[in-house]
Amino acid sequence: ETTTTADASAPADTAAKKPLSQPLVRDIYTADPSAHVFAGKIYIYPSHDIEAGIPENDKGDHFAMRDYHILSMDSINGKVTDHGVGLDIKDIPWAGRQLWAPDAAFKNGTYYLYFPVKDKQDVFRIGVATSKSPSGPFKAEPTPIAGSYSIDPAVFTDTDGKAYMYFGGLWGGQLQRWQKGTYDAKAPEKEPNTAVPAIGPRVAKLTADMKHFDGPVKEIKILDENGKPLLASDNNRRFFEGGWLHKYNGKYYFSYSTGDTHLLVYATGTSPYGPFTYQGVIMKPVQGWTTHHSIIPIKDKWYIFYHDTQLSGKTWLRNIKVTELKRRADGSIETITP
Ligand code: FUB
Repeated sequence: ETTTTADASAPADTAAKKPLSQPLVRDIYTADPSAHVFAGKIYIYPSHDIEAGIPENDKGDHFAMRDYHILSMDSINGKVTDHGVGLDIKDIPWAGRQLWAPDAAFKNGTYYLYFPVKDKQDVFRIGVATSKSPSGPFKAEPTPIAGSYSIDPAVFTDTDGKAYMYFGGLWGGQLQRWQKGTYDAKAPEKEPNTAVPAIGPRVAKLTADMKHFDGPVKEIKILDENGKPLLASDNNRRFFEGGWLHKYNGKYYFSYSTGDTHLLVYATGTSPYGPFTYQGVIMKPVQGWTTHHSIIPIKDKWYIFYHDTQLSGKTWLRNIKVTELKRRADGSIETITP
């Protein structure tokens, strides 16, 4: 376990005045931060970026991560503790390559780590691992979650205790290859970029033991201001990857990355299954190709955890950050210029 300040390389007075929007960790590269408050502490479940020496391509082969480090903070401005490796790819019996963006959940004394990784046939699936501690180590189940596919799991537990997994990502995330219900290895590496309804993210209710899908996976509809589905060619608004669900004042907020247009945007609805109506931009482009986020309340404020490439300048070596998320009186989210 190592401990680092939130602003390790900044002068002390700057660190005191600017705790937010700085890299939270500087001795390893981290990305895709899924944050939660567990047992009174902030826990962050990020990807652990490495230099794998694989040439950059649109499928993201160069994102060849092999483990997860779990981080925690006592408070939003506090020190960051790196709890070391919480799950290693070598301990996932079915895994092939590429441990991508994870998330975590808690129920009845057990912590659940959800992770996407390519299986030995090079198809992304989503796995689950469990621990009695939020910092791990986590033990992976022997097989992926049946019926799971693609990337970027985000698990939301509603006020009635029911839990849902949101997932999916285009291009390297392979979601465009699942349009017929099974994996189509011959489908294009990118989605159609025409005026057809955009491919939607997916949602599945979880079973009471949090380890299985409780019923079929559903495609989520994201609608425009006229109630029409967003179009695939609407690159500034259509879903690409990195979905996250939070609830505020009884309304469901589904936020996501637009990928090739580098925005974080959101849509709202009245059911965890959607449909969600597009509302606007949460965050303008960061340094790097995309960002990937989570949104949680901490005490009386809301925060957005995200990443950029400030430390390395390389799209595949990212660093996580956090900043405050502000809302207007009507619940709409103010756009952040990172
Ligand atoms: O970290 C690998 C992938 O990059 C994630 O799964 C995506 O959301 C993007 O951040």
